[in-house]
Amino acid sequence: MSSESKIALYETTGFPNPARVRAALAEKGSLSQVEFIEVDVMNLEHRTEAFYAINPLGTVPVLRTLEGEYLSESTAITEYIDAFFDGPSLTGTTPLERGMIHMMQRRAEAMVMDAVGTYFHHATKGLGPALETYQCSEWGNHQKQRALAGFSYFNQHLEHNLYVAADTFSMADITLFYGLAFAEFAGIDIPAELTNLIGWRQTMSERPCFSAS
Ligand SMILES: N[C@@H](CCC(=O)N[C@@H](CS)C(=O)NCC(=O)O)C(=O)O
Repeated sequence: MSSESKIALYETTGFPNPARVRAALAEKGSLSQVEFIEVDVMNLEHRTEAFYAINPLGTVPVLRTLEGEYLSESTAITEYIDAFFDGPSLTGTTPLERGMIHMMQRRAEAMVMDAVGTYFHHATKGLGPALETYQCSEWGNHQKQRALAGFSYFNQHLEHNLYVAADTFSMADITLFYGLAFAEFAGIDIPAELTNLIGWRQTMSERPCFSAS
């Protein structure tokens, strides 16, 4: 049983969206202040009545707050973590920074993370027949092209920027980093000519929040 005196994160080890939240916690130096509860996605634990009660979309991660509220969606959870814990801001401090970070975070999510996810779930074996109950390979393969277009977009953007959204590291970097990790797992390679994106990913991979989380 989990104690309600601690914030809890329902997650599945090795999955990209929970990893986003772990990286945010690591960046804030707060990993030790959270209880981690493993959800057995491969055995459909996220599609039980008990799990739908905390997230009707049946996805991980989900964060339980100290008040006993359940937050899903990695961006919303990261907002909460950023406001709750001390440490460097991940969502911006000025109005412009906040707007830019949200915009670029959403671009990284839509153009890379979600496009790769749709390719993986529709055009490959995905998580296997028990979980992939509806697949449309044409739609999946179309999303692979979208992901590749996303890679090009970010490659161009990173030609003149060290980070995805601001002068400093933010949740937009976290989303793109795990979007690319998911792409690698799904077998979508970053084309060799996208040297800015490849270099950015290498630099990011040395950041403690990614190795520690
Ligand atoms: N938009 C959600 C996406 C969450 C998501 O898709 N999570 C995946 C794991 S990375 C999941 O729960 N998959 C379960 C399934 O495909 O059945 C977020 O930002 O947290």
